[in-house]
Amino acid sequence: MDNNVYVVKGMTCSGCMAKVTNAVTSVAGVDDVDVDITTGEVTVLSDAPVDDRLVRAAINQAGYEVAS
Ligand SMILES: [Cu+2]
Repeated sequence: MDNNVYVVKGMTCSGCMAKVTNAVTSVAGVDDVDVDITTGEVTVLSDAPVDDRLVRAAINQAGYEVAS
């Protein structure tokens, strides 16, 4: 299991959380996404490594910025 953590800026409510979760879940290879709204941490779980650029692009397209 691969486990990557991104810090996403601008998420303020459960709606933001759902948008980011849905966007990242749709990236090829992603099995599960966990969003911590208080820290902005988005944990991406997958069986095989997922293309980092695709995850970042999905978050950006959802309207949020990846801080790290
Ligand atoms: Cu929101």
